[in-house]
Amino acid sequence: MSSPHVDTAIAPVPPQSRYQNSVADYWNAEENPVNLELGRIDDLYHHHYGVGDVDWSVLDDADPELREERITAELHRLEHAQAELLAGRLGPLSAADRVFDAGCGRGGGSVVAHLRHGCEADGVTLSEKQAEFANEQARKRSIDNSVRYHCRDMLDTGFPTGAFAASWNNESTMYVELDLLFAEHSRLLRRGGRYVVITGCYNDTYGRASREVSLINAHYICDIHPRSAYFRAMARNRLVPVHVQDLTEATIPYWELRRQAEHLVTGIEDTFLDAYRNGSFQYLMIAADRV
Ligand code: SAH
Ligand code: GPP
Ligand code: MG
Repeated sequence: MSSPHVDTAIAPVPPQSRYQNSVADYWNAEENPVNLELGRIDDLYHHHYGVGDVDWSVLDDADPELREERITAELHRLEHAQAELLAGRLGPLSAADRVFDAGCGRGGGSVVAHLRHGCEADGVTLSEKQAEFANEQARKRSIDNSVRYHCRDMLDTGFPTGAFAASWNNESTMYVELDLLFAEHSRLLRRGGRYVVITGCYNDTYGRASREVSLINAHYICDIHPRSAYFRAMARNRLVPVHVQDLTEATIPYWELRRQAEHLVTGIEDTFLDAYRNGSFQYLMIAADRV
């Protein structure tokens, strides 16, 4: 039986546009070793990048197999550090609190938030495959009572108004119009609730989107927003920034290591490094209060 608190309707909601269909197709088909091999290490599957200093000794291992393993583990450590950085900004939360993971991928972020805070989590993704995969992972961990994933549009979740103490987007805002997205977060969060975003954005001081930013858009089928758009759309939707952090410097070592991981590269690595280094692109975290 369903309790009034828990949304048990897991029937997938079909994508709302042809664009959303193409995004769903991408994530239904996605099986990059850089995501699956990292995730297998501890069954935390992330679809975001890493932050922090690299242990460069991983490149020196004489045994080629061990070298690959150590590089994989090092990249995973940096991605995990990024997830913990975000989870740490969700504020003081308890087991009674419910959090919303918008654009949840294979579910790693909600698991990290649950393990850290004990809270309940609902993740949504356009990909039925990802939602099923993430729910299976939650079952294996026996946390499926607290952590649930749904195939839904994060712009129109159907979740109850004011039911969430915190919500976030980890590298998923570039798929949607920010005004529609923040209107939904604002509706879902209780007053005083916390919203956190980590994203790649283009740098307004550079001008419009650079060649590299456009290449990243084409690679992932997304539409990277300018930094200014985040603050405008937050202000219009009762989300007041409390912490802003430029993570660009912190993510460059991750990309430097990733470009040297022959067994994991996808081909986009040098484009990210060029984009960060020519100043056209930034890796940004914003935490905001719902007022
Ligand atoms: N936040 C996750 C995954 C990021 S990958 C992580 O940190 O691991 C981007 C995700 O955004 C994909 O899962 C994709 O399905 C999701 N997404 C894109 N547009 C969406 C939309 N309109 N509604 C729900 N999810 C969406
Ligand atoms: C991370 O996913 C990338 C995105 C969600 C889209 C673009 C993000 C920006 C910050 C521009 P992933 O982990 O599946 O990517 P990859 O396969 O390259 O590791
Ligand atoms: Mg990845």
